[in-house]
Amino acid sequence: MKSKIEAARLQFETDLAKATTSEEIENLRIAFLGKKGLITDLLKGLKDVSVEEKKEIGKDVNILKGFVAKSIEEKQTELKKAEQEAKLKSAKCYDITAPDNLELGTLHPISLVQREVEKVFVSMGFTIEDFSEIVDDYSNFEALNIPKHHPARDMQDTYYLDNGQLLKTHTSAAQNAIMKKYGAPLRVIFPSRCFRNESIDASHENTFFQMEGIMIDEDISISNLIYFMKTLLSEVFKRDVKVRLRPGFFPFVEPGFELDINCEICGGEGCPTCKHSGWIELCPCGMIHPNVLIEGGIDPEKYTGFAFGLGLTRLAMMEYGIKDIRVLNSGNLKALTQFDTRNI
Ligand code: FA5
Repeated sequence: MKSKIEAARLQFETDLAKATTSEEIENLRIAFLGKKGLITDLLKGLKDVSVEEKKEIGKDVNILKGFVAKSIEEKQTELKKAEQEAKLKSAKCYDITAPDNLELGTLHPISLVQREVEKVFVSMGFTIEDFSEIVDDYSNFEALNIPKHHPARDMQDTYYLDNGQLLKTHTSAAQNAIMKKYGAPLRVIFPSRCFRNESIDASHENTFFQMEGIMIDEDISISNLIYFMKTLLSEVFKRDVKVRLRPGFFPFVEPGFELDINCEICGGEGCPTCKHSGWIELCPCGMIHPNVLIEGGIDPEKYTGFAFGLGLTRLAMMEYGIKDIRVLNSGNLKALTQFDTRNI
């Protein structure tokens, strides 16, 4: 009996050293301490030993039982800690207060394209700025050459607060503050959520994301603008996408352009997403109007610049083949978690 106890201890120690997952440890517990486990068998075997031996052997079996239980508990704690540490190491961000069995999340498709675009522009010397979602009339309109009662305001109705402030209708609302903060020369991108009081359909939301970019320096021309737009699209899509540039009117640029992308949902044949036109308005842009530079404290005689307002939400739709913009604000995890393949 003594040799059986010793053999059981040796086998346990060998198996324990080999176990590397919580599941293997649990199997070990069942194999030794379970109803039909080795130690349970040893305890059952006590009935066959003499009364004199029973006391000593019983004590040995119980010591082994205690040793096995404690070792399993220790190993389980150790493994859990290692698993947690590995999770934390691979995580980009984590909530220290979250329960440790919480499933890791994924990035929203808009965050994914936003990061991609940011990477491209940062590599070209742009910095990233943040700006409030609630702004005043001056930032959203007046500083952008859109005085009160200008018809361009009709295109961008929004939600007004009692104090006269409003939810910004476009990222251009940050242009003036950024120009005043940094002066020229300047290379900045500034992504943000935007709001418009408009009818919702497959490609229009009342809450969506844009990414604005401005570059101001001596001798900046339309060729610089076209170069940066081309680089952006080829880096983000990593495949050939058809684009078209056509004249567009925005009071804060002159000349102004509309940059449209071939609808990636229907391949240009026409569908509800592109309103059957085959094209999606993606990134209006143009040369910054001298009035806007002056309002931002920059001398238009010395400096010129371009600006663009990329529709990030629509870019995410084209990148991931999302037919309906409403999916992106839906909170439908089944739909939204399938695009981020990294473990964050
Ligand atoms: C503007 O907002 C201008 N501020 C862009 C600009 C910046 C022009 C700098 C020139 C220089 P527009 O209203 O067209 O322009 O919106 C820009 C892009 O945002 C659109 O092409 C589209 O991709 C996206 N967008 C606009 N409205 C919506 C909406 N309701 N839902 C989803 N995306 C939208």
